[in-house]
Amino acid sequence: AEPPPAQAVPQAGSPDLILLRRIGVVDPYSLDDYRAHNGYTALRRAFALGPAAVIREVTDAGLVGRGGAAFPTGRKWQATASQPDHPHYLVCNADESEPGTFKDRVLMEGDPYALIESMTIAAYAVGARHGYLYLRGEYPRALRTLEHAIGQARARGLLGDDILGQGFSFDIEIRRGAGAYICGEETALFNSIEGYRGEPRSKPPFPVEKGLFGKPTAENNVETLVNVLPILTMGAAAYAAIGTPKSTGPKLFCVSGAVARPGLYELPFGATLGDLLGLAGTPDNLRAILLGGAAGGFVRPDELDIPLTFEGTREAGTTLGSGVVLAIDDSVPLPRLLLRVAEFFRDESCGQCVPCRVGTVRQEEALHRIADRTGPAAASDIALLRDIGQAMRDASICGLGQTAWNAVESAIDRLGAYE
Ligand code: L3W
Ligand code: SF4
Repeated sequence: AEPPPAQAVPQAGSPDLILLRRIGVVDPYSLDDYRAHNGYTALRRAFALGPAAVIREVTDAGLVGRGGAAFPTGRKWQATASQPDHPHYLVCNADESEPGTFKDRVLMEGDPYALIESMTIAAYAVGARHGYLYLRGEYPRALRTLEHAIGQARARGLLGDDILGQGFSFDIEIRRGAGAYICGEETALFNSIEGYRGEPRSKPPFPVEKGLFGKPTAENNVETLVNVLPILTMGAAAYAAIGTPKSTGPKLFCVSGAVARPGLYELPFGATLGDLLGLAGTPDNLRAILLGGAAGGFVRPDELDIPLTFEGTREAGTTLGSGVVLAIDDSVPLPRLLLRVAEFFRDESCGQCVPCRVGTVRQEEALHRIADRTGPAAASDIALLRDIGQAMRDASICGLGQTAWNAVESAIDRLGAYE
């Protein structure tokens, strides 16, 4: 028997939830149960509206990507839908690999039909008949729930030809990753599906124009896609009223580390870091909070008034990223933690471009040297780290190299990690 995913959701069953409201409540292996909990009402509304109006709703709702980059989803869909080249593809990025991130996993294990319904709506909007769901290889339980749900949806006319008798045909193929963080980068993911090495492509051209198999492709993160359901059921205006004007809707936060109640939390954008940690319960000896995972940055315990929005974290000189909130108490040796982060990037660099391939190695070496020394002896290595970090940020091809120095830089500048 599989333990219920509700264990991962401390707020499970709360009537205030939007994205997580079915987690731990519905049986993920029952399409009937999903339907009994409002399932497939959004798809019916989408069919009644037509593709252009669905894109308008998503645009008016202000939905932006939840993988970390916050690109407007409506603009991505519109750009894909309007391409003259065919076929168009829809790709769901479920290669969730950012250290500390587990939101997409909980959604897929606990409410798989929500993702299938969302992908069907997205495909309808952008004019795709074929969808790929690129699933992190280390998620065997999500694979089981999704394979079962896709099979049931097909058997009941909710995937395949002429869905709900509306003349729209769409199906989903699952592809599994093989353990590489870089395959979560959208173009490395395309290469992986196409059978090539998982190496990012240079952008532009953006995927909306030349994506999977060189064809127009809308690629969205799992959490981004499931937001389309409340947008269509409650309407764009009601959805946009949640959160802040620049970060609309609900947001999932993956809370782990030194907290009493770790797990996946849902709050409207605009709640503060302190609000969230208040729910999760922090210890008295809190030393730092890592926002956004390994690609993100550290903040101090006296910065808990940072609003959890894309604009609020940017103004505070940090990032929301994919929603990682990792609490660290003073029992954790920061130099060791930073070495672990550096090791991760050195391991996961695909090696294609010099700044990242060499920079991630040099960064780790410098951190090793600093860990063995103190005071002025470390100063020259810290200066070297800044040079390497800037080169990686400016000259790397993709987000991995561009963000590989973020956490270390913030630990030095915000936490005084080596003072
Ligand atoms: C059309 C344009 N499309 C940009 C599209 C682009 C992509 C999206 C964002 O992610 C984040 C980082 C970390 N016409 C366009 C356009 N697009 N301009 O918009 O693009 P971009 O390049 O800003 O970012 P990205 O490389 O897709 C970077 C986060 O990723 N990260 C890790 C995330 C991990 C997870 C997870 O494990 N689940 O999400 C690491 O860096 O926050 O901000 O679709 O094509 N003119
Ligand atoms: Fe590969 Fe790093 Fe260059 Fe990205 S930045 S393409 S991961 S070497």
